[in-house]
Amino acid sequence: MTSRATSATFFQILLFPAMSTTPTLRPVHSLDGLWNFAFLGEIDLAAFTPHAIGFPFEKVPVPSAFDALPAWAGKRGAAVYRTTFAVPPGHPAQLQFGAVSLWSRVYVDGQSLHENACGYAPFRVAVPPAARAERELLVLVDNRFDFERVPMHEHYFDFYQYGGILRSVALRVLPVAAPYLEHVLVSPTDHYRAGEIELALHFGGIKNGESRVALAFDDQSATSVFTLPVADGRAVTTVRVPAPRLWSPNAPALHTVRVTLHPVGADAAVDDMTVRFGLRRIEARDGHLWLNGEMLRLRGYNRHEWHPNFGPCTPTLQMYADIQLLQDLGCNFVRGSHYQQDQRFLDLCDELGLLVWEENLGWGQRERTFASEKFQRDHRVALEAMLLHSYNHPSVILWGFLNEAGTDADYVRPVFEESAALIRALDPRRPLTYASMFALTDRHYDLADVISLNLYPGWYNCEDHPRPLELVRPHLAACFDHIDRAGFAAKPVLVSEIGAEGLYGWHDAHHDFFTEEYQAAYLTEACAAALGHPRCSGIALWHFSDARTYSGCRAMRRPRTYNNKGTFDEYRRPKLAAAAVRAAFRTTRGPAGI
Ligand code: ADA
Repeated sequence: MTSRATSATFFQILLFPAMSTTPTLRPVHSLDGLWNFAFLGEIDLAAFTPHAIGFPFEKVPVPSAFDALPAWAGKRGAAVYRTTFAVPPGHPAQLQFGAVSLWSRVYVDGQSLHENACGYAPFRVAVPPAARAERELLVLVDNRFDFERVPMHEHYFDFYQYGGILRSVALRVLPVAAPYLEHVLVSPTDHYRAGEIELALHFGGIKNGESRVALAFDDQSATSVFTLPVADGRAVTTVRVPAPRLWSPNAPALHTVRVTLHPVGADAAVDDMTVRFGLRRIEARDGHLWLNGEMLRLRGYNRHEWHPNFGPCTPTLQMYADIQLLQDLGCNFVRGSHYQQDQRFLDLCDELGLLVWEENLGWGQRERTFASEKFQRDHRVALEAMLLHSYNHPSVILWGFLNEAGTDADYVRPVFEESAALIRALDPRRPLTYASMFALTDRHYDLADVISLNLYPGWYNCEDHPRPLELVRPHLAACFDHIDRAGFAAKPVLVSEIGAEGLYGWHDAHHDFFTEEYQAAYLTEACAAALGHPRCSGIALWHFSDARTYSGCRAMRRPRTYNNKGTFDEYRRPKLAAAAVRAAFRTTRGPAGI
């Protein structure tokens, strides 16, 4: 198959290249397109060998969720995707996968090179050099739940988990026997207004010693080559962006930096990488969130990356349309529930000025999961990958993990402590949070910079109350008071989920549960109770659009096998809630108008 060369950026593959005019030494080639595919069903993975494939292949597009396609809808089992790619003989290379779900093993020329067990996390695979150019890539995927193999994915999550190569695949050819750039991470410093950034370079092919680099900002000419010490494969320097412009939701200005790597003792560059970033500062202090020194009040939604026709492989145009819908409602914020985001979506949020909470895959994992060493390892790997791949997006203002874990108990503590420490070590400049379902009994608020509460008063557990809507306001107030009385008055508080089901087109004079009317009244009340409270830094409504969830008997809790709490239905048709939320959000801007 043919591949498409793009600019040097390895993260922002699809949208951003159009902006860069500088020729690049190490282009990224997209491997997206039609691949060979075969559904294998319930095979024994231990007996699988790529050499012995004797079945006919079909063609399917990559990215794709095979079980979102009519031929394999709802099926669980193993499948293989196969293609070829070209690398100049003798060169090592890297493959980057945006997401492969649930579990995958990557083979190049029949050799098993990598296994991945988090279906939403990006990962890279080192491809060793070979004497011939054409290489065969085979990806074995499996969407069966298996606690031993994929403990991050449980069958009881309230969203449908699909199988396949869900996001883009890219190839980067590396230099022969020379250091190369693995990551370029940009952090605006306290002097971000003057354009000061800290640049962290992560290298492959060199552990300790020196690196010689040149920088070019915004497609301007490069600085002269300068030397940086490398310790443990990393070099850090502080530099200034010429002609700096701040990034904010109202004016989302972006900059680029191209880093060129020159080996010691040689003039010609061997590697380069271009990344895009924004100059902004996000802080959690004095009980509030602050963006560029202005107090923030977040108004937004939880959003699943999902559409009935494509499953989790949403087209860029749909992502763009979703952001338009969100911004039209007056939103400045989206929570990427409950997993790592597609880089295209984050690119769009950078461009369009939508603030993002990105979180590691998690949904109510239980005690036996927290005790699993495989889970602990997979969770760590996926969390680190999320940070490294999304680091440069200015739209991402919060890192999150482990939605609705058992945070009223202590068994979660070791994984929560380790996750918080990992985030702070990699990125001390962004606040971290987790969505708690135990507002009044949570035992781990000390670990979060921002306290986030999933609250459903007036929807769940209100069987004995004749007028459930009346529960919303007092419950939120009680939760906010509790946070302060528990000693966390200095931490900002978010309502990270709140919502009620409204079936699209279902109206009746009772305005009862499941009507669009009850849902609209509920969200109006929720917005007023949250945004009208001085301790609340924002709200993320549950949720943007209806999305497929439990099948079989579990669907007794979810009419149509959908989570119907969307303000839009699955085709983005507005329910009555849309006008209600627009009215609420458009009157509650923060002091800085954001
Ligand atoms: C939880 C969970 C969501 C969704 C929601 C609901 O808060 O985090 O994913 O399941 O409840 O609709 O009940």
